Amino acid sequence: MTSRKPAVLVTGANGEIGHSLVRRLAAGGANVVALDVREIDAACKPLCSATQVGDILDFGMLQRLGVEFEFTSVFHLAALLSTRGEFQPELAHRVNVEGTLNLLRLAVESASSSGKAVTFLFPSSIAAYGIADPKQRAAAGRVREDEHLAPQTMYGCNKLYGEHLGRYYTHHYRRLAADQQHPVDFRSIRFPGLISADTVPSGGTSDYAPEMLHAAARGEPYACYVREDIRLPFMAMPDAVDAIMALATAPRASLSTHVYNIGAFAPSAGEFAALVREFFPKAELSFSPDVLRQAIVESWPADVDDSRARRDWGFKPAYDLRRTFSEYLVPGVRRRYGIA
Ligand code: AKB
Repeated sequence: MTSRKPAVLVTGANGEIGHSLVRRLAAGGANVVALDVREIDAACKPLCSATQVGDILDFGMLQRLGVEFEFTSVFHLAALLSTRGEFQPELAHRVNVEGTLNLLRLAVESASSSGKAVTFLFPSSIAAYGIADPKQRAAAGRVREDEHLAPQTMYGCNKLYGEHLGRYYTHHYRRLAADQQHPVDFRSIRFPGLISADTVPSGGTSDYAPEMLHAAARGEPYACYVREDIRLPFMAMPDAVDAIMALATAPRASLSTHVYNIGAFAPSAGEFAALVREFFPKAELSFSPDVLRQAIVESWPADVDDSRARRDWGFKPAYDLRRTFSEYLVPGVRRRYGIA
């Protein structure tokens, strides 16, 4: 047995999900170890038992954390997103695949020394899907987890492979001597585009929705890089964090798979812009599609079938599109930008 302090590791702690998740984990009493390539945000630092600035490709650094802490769960959020990945595909592969493998190795080492499986939460993405053309996209409807898995971006390929690595470590990697369990209990959500009142994402392709909103709140013009009629599934950040916590704590026996779709609403970019204008009547929004980014969103499904998540672990988003604006985004961005 070990005398190390039990803790939960969050990689990519400064990112969109990390911000909210660190708060939620700390509020629930977890000893959070926050890791990011940049200095951990001042607001998050006091909530953490430890913070570490470092690169997930540095396995020595991860091992040193593993010597200090007994990781019971890993929330591996660090990733290089879809648009950025198309400009630096080899770097995306290193960060998204080798980085994930390093975290899985760390989980195995933690499990081997504690004798208990480590729960590994992996945010996958609708980018894992790849739909060949607009005709197929229209016919596909709400896509299920096992359909259209031919991603067209490096990030999507990386996420899909990350899911397979997790399945391998959960079901096929050598068992812990202690009780014949496998060392990693991998659970993954294919997130839709996420919209947060507190953070503006960077490097993604679904970023147009949060960018429109934040630009309008700051009183800046915004030219949307996808066509007005393109539709994608989205979700408010509080529902995304609730979902990741619900999946993390669901009894293993209730899970019929290692990867789940979730969704909440699927507006077109034009419908989203109309709501931004309703709440910020002076918003200057226009559409100026970019060929690469338009092609990426066209390869993702217009909506997802999340019935497995609803059945297995009770997923049910609290925020529809209007409530997301009226009760979460608009009050949140007004606070953030000091708007009366
Ligand atoms: C991206 O646009 O790359 C991400 C995602 C959908 O995973 N937001």
